[in-house]
Amino acid sequence: MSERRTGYVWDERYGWHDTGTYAGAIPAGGWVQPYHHFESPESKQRLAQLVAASGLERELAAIDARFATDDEILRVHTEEHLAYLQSQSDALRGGVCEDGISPIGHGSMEIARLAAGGVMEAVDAVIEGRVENAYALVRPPGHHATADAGMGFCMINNIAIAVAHARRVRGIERIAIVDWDVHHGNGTQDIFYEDPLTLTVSLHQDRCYPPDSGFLTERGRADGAGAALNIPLPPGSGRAAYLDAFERGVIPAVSAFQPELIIVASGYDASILDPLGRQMLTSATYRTMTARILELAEAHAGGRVVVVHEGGYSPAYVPFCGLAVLEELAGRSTDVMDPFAPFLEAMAGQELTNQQKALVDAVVKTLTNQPAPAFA
Ligand code: 9RB
Ligand code: ZN
Repeated sequence: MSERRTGYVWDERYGWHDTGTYAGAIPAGGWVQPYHHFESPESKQRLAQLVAASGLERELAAIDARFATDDEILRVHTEEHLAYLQSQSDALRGGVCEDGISPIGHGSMEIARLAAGGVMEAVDAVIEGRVENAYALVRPPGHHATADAGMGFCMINNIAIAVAHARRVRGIERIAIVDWDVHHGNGTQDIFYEDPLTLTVSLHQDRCYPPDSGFLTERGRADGAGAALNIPLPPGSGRAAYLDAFERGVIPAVSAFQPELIIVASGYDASILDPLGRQMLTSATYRTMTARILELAEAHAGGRVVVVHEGGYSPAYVPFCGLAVLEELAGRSTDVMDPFAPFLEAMAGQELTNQQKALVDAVVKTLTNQPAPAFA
């Protein structure tokens, strides 16, 4: 394992985006006792604390976040959306995104700006060569936010804003986004749907969220035809399904695209302990997927990789999955062994099933420009 210089973005204020007293995604009231929102600070704060406690943080290059400006946000989002978010965030008791279920705390817009700004800083550090790759541990997440609406716990699209920045300010043209959050990266796909220079690849659990996007047939439109790819894996998919999807789907698609930069939308909600997904990944598979991305980046993108944190709602397990990704990026190991691994890896369900293989077969067909087959 060769050691690499890896940038790391984390700001305490990411934990201060207040998602209030919901029960998961249901507002408290009636029979619903006030509890936490799914998208609470714990999983991300606990990853940051493990990065510090393990000693890995000392080996990383700290990158300071900054606030994204209106102009930077408006490269991607509409004036109406930005004004709406800002007014909800300025209200004393906060508000909610356009989908009616994604909370905005008082002052959350500033933290959303800090998240997008953190990703832009990570991209800048990689492009300038100050670091070889970077991990942006940011919050709130971004991949569901479209140009004109926040949804799925996302206010603004951190990665899309960073792509627009890399292009406008840094002159980077071809950018591939690989999204392994368990949910479809619909916002990012939508923003770049007609853009031939931004490849969006999303591996997700079929119709987990949103329920009406992420299908095999969505391959981009107009000039962007072919520059979107979806791999909607069935519930219950584990290591073998994800690695088959990588070998036969993600890797050929990204290789053919020849990106100058790879951005990973890294959610940990495909882990076997996640309450919002029904997939079976362990930290070992996140590590392996990161290694594959690094190989791809070495071959095509001068090693330039920025990993951006998205979802992941197991406060107990996200830290071990995230640390595995960070260790792999940095080419370093720590004394931390995933303490869940022996228990989780003894479970059945990691092998490739016929249904999972058939889905990847269908993806491969779309890559060779055959019309997407109907897939039930
Ligand atoms: C509920 C609804 C959601 C929305 C988003 C997520 C995951 C986001 C994520 C999960 C559940 C709606 C409970 C709509 O992690 N992205 O990466 N729930 N959505 N209506 N209701 C009643
Ligand atoms: Zn997710």
